[in-house]
Amino acid sequence: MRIDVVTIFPEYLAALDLSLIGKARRDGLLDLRVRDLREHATDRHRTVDDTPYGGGAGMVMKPEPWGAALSAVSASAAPSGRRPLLIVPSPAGAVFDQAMARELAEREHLVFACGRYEGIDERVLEWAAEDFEVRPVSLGDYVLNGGEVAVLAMVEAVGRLVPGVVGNPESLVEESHSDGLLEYPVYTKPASWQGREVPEVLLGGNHGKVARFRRNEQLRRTAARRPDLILALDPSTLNRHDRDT
Ligand code: 6GU
Repeated sequence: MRIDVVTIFPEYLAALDLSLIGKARRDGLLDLRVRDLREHATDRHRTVDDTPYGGGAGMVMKPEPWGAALSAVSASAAPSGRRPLLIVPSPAGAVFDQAMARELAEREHLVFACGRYEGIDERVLEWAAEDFEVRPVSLGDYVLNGGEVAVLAMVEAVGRLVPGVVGNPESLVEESHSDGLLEYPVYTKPASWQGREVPEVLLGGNHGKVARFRRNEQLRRTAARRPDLILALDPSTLNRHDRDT
């Protein structure tokens, strides 16, 4: 998978050299390129922002550096049938979730355009639609100072779904949100710690009972912490034992 990130703070993305995503890059599974928007500013001060038309607080990112940066990305894209997906991190976007992560993991080429200040001149997004599928995406209902931290989260969530990035693909199966429920609690040795015992059923080796215990914990946890997820469940994914929980 190819990923380009355009930002005025390339150093923010240094974390993508680490851990699983860093290894995937070194292994050639992820071709991740971080680009400095300022390299596409043409004046002496490398200006990328200006005051908003119509007035108001803050600054807006100028269209010209974005036009040049995105043209450079387009020019370096592999010739392919499908346009790259241009993701614009913004609290005004559609909310990112595991289903969107799965969808993005299927794409050949993702481009992230990190806005700062009050955002990017709207015409950039309209213009870019000729060469990209453009999608504003939000992490949730709160405000960050810019898209960089959101890109770290999205690249990690998407990258780990790319085949080969996570060594044991079974770890992707039983995790939070894979079945619309939160994950069950986990325990390791010692069996007794600070007077607290690991649930008896997990010590017994009865796989059926362990599976039932874990499923019950998933359902109880999700109902307690995220009742919105229970309401969104597809009833056909519930089994007859779930009704007793
Ligand atoms: Cl994707 N960007 C910014 N700037 N703020 C956010 C966000 C994204 N998601 C939540 N808040």
